[in-house]
Amino acid sequence: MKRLAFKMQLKPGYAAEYQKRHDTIWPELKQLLKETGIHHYGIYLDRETNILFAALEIENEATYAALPQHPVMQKWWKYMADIMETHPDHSPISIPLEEMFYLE
Ligand code: RM4
Repeated sequence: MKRLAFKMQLKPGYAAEYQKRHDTIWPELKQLLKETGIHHYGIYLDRETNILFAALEIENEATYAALPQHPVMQKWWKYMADIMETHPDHSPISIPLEEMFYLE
């Protein structure tokens, strides 16, 4: 299993809405993320900066790399684009983070 972490940017004032959308995440997206081989996926908000910190584990780098092409993923990104900083294709701007420490 490979561990990954990255940060995304929430637009100011949308913490409650971001939380609500993830509390009611689409079942088809949840299933897609699981089928992609993603485990222990957590997203944390820094309320001072509105930075979203995400950490996850992946089973398979190839299926993970193909995720952005999936129609359900693209539909979700379009749905989320009004409250996150995104690229023109609606995918969230996502900056990889380096692991500095991990305790098994
Ligand atoms: C986030 C963002 C990520 C997605 C999660 C489930 O807001 O869209 O790309 O993996 O939702």
